[in-house]
Amino acid sequence: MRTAELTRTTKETDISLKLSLDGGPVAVSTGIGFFDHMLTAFAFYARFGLELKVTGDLYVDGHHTVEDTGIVLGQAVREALGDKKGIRRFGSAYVPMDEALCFTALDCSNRPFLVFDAPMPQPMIGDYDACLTVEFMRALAVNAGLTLHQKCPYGDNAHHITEGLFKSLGLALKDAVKIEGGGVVSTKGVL
Ligand SMILES: [Mn+2]
Repeated sequence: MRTAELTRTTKETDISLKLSLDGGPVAVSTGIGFFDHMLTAFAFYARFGLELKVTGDLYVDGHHTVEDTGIVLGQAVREALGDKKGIRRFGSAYVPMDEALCFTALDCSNRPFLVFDAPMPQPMIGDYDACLTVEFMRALAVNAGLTLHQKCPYGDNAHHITEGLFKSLGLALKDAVKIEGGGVVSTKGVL
């Protein structure tokens, strides 16, 4: 089983996370309702098991909670992937959500890079700052070793746009981590 179990405690956040790339229970509690909604959707569409408990300094704002969750989730993805032997490596997905269209393309390359191009027409989604999505994606890409591109060419509602981004991330990662057999998918022989 490709799993990882991590805990991380700083003066800003306290995080415990259990990840399985091959499915399992999903239970997410971050203290930010909309962020729970997004991470649950991500895990569902990725078909991952994800048990996550975050206690963050929400009296400041959601920034540390969201970014640190991205860091730990990224570390867990990297650890669970191991030597990446036999994985498909690349994944991409379009997700339409009402008026919004979102796209994710990613490579489990060990060459961390984020390209993020999505409008956030409303600054807040419940008690979630819409500007935090790019922070989460950057932390995830850097710590998981992903080349991650996300784009929303059009959309009017920040809830729909953000949800489309998280769902397309899940769908793309589901395909990318799929084991197709054979060795490491790289002309260099190593990722
Ligand atoms: Mn929703």
